Amino acid sequence: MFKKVAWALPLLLGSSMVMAHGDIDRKYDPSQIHTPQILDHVVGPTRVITSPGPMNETKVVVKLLRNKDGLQVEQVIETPDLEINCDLKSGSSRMTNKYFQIKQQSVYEIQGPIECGSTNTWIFDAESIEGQVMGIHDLSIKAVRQFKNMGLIKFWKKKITMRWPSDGDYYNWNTVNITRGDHWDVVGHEIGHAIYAQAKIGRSEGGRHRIDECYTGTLALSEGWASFFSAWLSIDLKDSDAKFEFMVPRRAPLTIESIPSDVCKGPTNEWRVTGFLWDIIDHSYDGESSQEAFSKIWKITLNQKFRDIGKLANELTKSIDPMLVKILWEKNFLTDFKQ
Ligand SMILES: [Ca+2]
Ligand SMILES: [Ca+2]
Ligand SMILES: [Zn+2]
Repeated sequence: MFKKVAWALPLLLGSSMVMAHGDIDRKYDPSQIHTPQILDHVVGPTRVITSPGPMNETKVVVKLLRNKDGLQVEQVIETPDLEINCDLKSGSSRMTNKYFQIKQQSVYEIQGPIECGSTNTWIFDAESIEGQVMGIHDLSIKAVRQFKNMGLIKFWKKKITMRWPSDGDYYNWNTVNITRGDHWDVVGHEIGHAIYAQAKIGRSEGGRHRIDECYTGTLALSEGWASFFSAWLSIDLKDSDAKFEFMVPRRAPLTIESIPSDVCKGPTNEWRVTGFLWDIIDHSYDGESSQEAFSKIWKITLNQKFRDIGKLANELTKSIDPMLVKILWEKNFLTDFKQ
């Protein structure tokens, strides 16, 4: 439970692998990745700090500790719905509910020490086994809580299985497969595919996709939307340098406020779809001032099964100033907006 996991970056054996599988959604050959062996599905915090709580209140704060450029960065993450037993001085939560479950062979359970009447800070090393489970849990429960807070959870009828560690990062048959639970942007992208499918926002199409190339409008919408969802889950709307950290190492970090000029132009590129959708909701001023609520875009797009971002953008012009949509379109796709 306290073991550190040694990680080898998924090494690309040759470009044919990438061509066959695309940049983000891919399975790996077992020799390409290190998969930690999960011997025990009950995991606990790497470290615990107990301090007196205000008014003798029992609190649990969960933190992830990441290594970033040689510095340790602490991030407060979502607290699981814990069952607390004061006599046993322990708290636990099985990682399964109506909306998702996190498992490999069996469902994970998080268990840690609790002093009742105190503030218990559970600290997880992001790269450890327990930390990766918590990273996946953080994004999953955040998605549930956000949809609940907006009163928009009704679409989420099927329980999503989050499988970690798996043989790749991809979405398939209501299962989100993950190789690295600490790669927040990739995890959010794959959860995005599961949400997109249940909410029937657009059609789905598989196939090879390189983030800087053009393919079909349907594939670009489904991929671009999945990354947009990941951004919405994890990135501050006011961030003037919104970017993905781990997604597509050969191009990382992927900036979404400005898209590099060598990226294929037009609405059949996923990176540009993400940039367009993000500009609609973000609050950072970069030559556009659109600040629409995610919930508004959600309601317009739910169950619409759009074929491409052009169809989606046209639907938006019924509720959002068409001039604004046109400006955002041209800024991101560098092509004319056809209404
Ligand atoms: Ca904006
Ligand atoms: Ca913007
Ligand atoms: Zn994808």
